[in-house]
Amino acid sequence: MKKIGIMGGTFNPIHFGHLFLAEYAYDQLGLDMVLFMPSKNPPHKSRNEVLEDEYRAKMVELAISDNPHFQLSTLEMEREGTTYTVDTLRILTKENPHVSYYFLVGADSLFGMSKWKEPGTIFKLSTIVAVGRDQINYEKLEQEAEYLKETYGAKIIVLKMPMIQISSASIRERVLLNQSVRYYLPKNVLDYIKDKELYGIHALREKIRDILGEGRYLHSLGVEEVACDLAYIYGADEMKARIAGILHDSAKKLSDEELKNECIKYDIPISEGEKQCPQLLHSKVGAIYAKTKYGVQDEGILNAISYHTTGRPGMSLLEKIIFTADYIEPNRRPIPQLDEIRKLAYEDLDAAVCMILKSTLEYLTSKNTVIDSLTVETYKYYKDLLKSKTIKNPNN
Ligand code: DGI
Ligand code: FE
Ligand code: FE
Repeated sequence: MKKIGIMGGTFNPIHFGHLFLAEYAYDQLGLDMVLFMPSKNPPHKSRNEVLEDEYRAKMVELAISDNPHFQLSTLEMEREGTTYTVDTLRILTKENPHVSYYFLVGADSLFGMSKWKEPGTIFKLSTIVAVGRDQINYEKLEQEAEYLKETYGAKIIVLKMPMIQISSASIRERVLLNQSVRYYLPKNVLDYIKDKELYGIHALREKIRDILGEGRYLHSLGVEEVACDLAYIYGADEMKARIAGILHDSAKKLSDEELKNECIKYDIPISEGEKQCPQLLHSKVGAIYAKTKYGVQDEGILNAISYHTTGRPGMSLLEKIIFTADYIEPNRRPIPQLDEIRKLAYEDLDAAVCMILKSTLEYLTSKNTVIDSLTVETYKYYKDLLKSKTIKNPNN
């Protein structure tokens, strides 16, 4: 009997972790071949969230092109409707009755398998290879394997594999931030990613344009450009400034109700000021969206988005840059003292931050609007900071 491994996954994108695992299983289990089977985009995920099937399949094809015992299978991608593992195995075993299939799964997945559709049939039609990484609890894993063997007569092989710390998510973020992903994935895959501009800043801008509409989108582009200039001048990471600028208002279109619901869903505390003026929450929810919808893990970027409306005492350079760029970008409608603040932004960022806060507080007071205590605290912090700066340097 021929032994064929099945390696499923989203492969968004495929990387050396996947390839290493497949080769390791091939070698350790004496397989004849490994099939790489990219999963179909789940219907509940929008195009914004997972990359189109054809790109993911093409990257797999490129990645395995130099390995004669690796093969791409688009069996799952080509099927209509929800694709279940059990159906995939049925099709494969019917077409190739003289093959025994080895279904490769991450060790974590083993624990959920009895909840998959028709687990008994899955276990009958294939041998499960649970691949564990160094630090997992093998005792629990072996126990689960025993349980499945007894309950379903499952054939399970636990395979210990050296740990490789590469994730598709980290690759996507690194490509977005223009950081190196050399040695994370095969070069021809990376060339393809660059050529098609996958995971890049262009794709991000398009997504934001769809979400925000033209007017707000132009504002975001303005913030992006000004933030990038300020980053250049003050020595912050220009790509991080761009990404934070593009994403800072990503939750701006939500209603009060929607903003509050998102905060509850993600366990974000709501301050007294935010309770009374829920629109303030668009910054915190924006940071959550940056993380969950747009793949940004970088804490510095997330904080810059979180605090772009109220600011906070002791802001990081990037936080001050986004706070300021939001106020001075060229598409802003005229606000009192805008020209003066614009000039100041390029000379003394703390002074610009302070003046923006002062101007905002005056505006909010004149409108009789609720003022968030964080805005007041931030103003006080920067006013005191400037005062102490002048005392230290009386000539400035
Ligand atoms: O989202 P943008 O319009 O680009 O800019 P933003 O996030 O700075 O939001 C600007 C609005 O937020 C502006 O109308 C002033 C208001 N704002 C800033 N601080 C406070 C505040 N509103 C209230 N109610 N309380 C504040 O402390
Ligand atoms: Fe905003
Ligand atoms: Fe804004």
